[in-house]
Amino acid sequence: MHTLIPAPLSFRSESGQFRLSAETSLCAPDDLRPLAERLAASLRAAAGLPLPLREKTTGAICLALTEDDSALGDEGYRLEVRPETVKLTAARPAGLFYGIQTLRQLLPPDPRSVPPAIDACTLLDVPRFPWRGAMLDVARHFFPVEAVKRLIDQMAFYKFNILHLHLTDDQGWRLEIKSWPKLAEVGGSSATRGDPGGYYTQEEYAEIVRYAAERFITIVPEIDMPSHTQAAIAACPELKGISKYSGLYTGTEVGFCTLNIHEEITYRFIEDVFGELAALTPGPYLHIGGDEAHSTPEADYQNFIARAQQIVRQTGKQIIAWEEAAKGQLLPDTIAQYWWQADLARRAAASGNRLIMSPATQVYLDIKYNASTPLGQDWTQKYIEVQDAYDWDPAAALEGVDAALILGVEAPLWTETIATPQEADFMYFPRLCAVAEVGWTPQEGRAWEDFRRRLAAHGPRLEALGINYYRSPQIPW
Ligand code: NGO
Repeated sequence: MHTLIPAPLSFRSESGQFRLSAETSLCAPDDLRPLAERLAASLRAAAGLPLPLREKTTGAICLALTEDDSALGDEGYRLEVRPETVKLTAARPAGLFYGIQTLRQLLPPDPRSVPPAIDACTLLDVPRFPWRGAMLDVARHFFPVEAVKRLIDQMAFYKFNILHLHLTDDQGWRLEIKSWPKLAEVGGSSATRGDPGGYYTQEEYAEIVRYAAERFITIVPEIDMPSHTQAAIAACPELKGISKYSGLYTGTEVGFCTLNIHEEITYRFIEDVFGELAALTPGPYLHIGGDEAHSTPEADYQNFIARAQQIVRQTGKQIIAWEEAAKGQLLPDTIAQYWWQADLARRAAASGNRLIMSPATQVYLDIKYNASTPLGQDWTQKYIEVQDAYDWDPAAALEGVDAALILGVEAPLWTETIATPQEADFMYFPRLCAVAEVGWTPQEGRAWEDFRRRLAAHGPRLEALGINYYRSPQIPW
């Protein structure tokens, strides 16, 4: 029985083992060698072996791209582990990358303690959803580039392909905008509880995007509007934003401020900010927020969402917004992100807009595991243990919504109470492992009892990766 997370589409045990040694090599056709070299690094680390790239195929792990295997799609792969050789094939590089992650998980957690070997097996593996995401709120607390890269590595190991960065909020503005320098200089200086602020220069942001892309993860940047904008309003008084508070904000209330819907400068601001953001972001999506605009009159909110979409759509990017945006008219290709108000998510679906599923009762990873979790929040009045994050179906969670409109799943980590990578680890893991499987594995291929067993085997893997995970009593570690 394998212990892979996420569980593959199909897996068959075969007889024998592929034993790795200092003689084991990698092989790939000439045109694939640069990619193979890049993919090799993590496999070398997992095996604790040099795994040089060579011509020979016996005793080797061989990578190949095939054009005529339509079952594989953009992200699927086939893996055949036999005593003499390992064959990994995919239709696209992403599939090879995921096959490598599977190989890493088939190796022992610590290859130094045992001679590394992989039990022979045959896999065909294709993800259920194209959207398998996590979100990090870097606005309530700032997380430096190194911390984001570390999260990207953790996500890659579990076959995630989207990292949504919540870049702005009341407590901080985290991205340099050259046409509005005060946003980052002033708006970036604060954080929740008066903790240290910070922001990414455009070069640093581009570095995160590049690092993620090398791991087949798309960065989805969010600039939250028209509420959740206190940092911008405080940094740029010329915006004439409207707020209950003046100056920088370090509390945790929501919905107390709004961009000024009736001032033209607001729309120049949006054009400038999203223009720079689009130029820095090779991925196809920009997130415009839209949540909890409690200080924006309803009609103004609707006008704002309509106009903001027009402006942002000019960048050529596809728009994502929280479910509240469905109170107004969504562009046909705007994607709504469901988090709390099912009626609004249904409204988006009724007009044919696609949905990302982030239900706060299942995958808000800032919600506590139980009453004694030292970090996190409990406003949902329902704790999220590992089983809660695992035992649900994104395609069935919103009754009456056509399953074809469900793009996938995304687990947000809001950071009002979370300030360090170690604290983030504790809230993400092991629930992020559960979300990985929700996004990747077909519903009929998933079962909690089997997942518990496999997750227990990941304890030593999470430790080897240096992840400070929550030892949930639900898991037989
Ligand atoms: C809500 C709110 C966020 C909070 C989060 C805390 C959304 C989309 N808006 O989710 O500002 O940080 O809850 O769980």
